[in-house]
Amino acid sequence: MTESASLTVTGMKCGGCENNVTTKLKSINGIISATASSKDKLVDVEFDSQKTNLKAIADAITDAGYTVVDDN
Ligand SMILES: [Cu+2]
Repeated sequence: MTESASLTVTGMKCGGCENNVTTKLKSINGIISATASSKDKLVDVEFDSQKTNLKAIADAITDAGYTVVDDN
């Protein structure tokens, strides 16, 4: 089933950072779409919750060198 989420992510400074994040996320099996905005400090994802989860998504963003702010 498709879920969507919006994560607050700090550390993105430019379009290159946005690309780093979205490229990393799109390499995860189950990610349907990923968009990142350095200006808004937001990463929006749609994913198949049978294949991946928010923890894996947050870990991938962290691995790419950015910080996921836990604001839930
Ligand atoms: Cu950058």
